Amino acid sequence: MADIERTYIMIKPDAVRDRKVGEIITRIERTGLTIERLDMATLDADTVREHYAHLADKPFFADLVAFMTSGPVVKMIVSGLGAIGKMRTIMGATNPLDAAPGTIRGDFAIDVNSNIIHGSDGPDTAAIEIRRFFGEDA
Ligand code: IDP
Ligand code: MG
Repeated sequence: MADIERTYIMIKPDAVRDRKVGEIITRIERTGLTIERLDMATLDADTVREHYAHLADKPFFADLVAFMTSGPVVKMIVSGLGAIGKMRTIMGATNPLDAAPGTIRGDFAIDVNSNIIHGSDGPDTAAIEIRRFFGEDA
């Protein structure tokens, strides 16, 4: 039996700009997972640099920071049985070219530079990201 988990989900600026928020939230709710918290914000560069620190040495890092600060994002805490893995499954592969049809990235994106959605990749990063984006008490 999977554990009850919490994961940090973020709809990226491209999807907000292209009015895909409603469809993406519908897909999350359809899984049976619970949206515990939801907010919009425009991220500052320091927060994005910290969030993507594992990619700091990549050639696309500056473009990634510019993209992620280019407009508002939708921040969520999503919880439920196996929430971390379930969200990664419905999101699809990082590169939308490899993401299966029926997944969020597979259906709504074509370019790895703007791949629609973020979801935590494990329990440790989920806890850190929930604190980063919703504060110590979340
Ligand atoms: P994930 O978002 O599926 O967890 P990560 O490897 O953690 O994938 O990468 C974080 C984000 O960095 C990706 O969602 C994407 O926005 C960006 N990214 C990753 N690899 C590339 C790349 O090769 N080119 C451009 N952007 C990338
Ligand atoms: Mg990741």
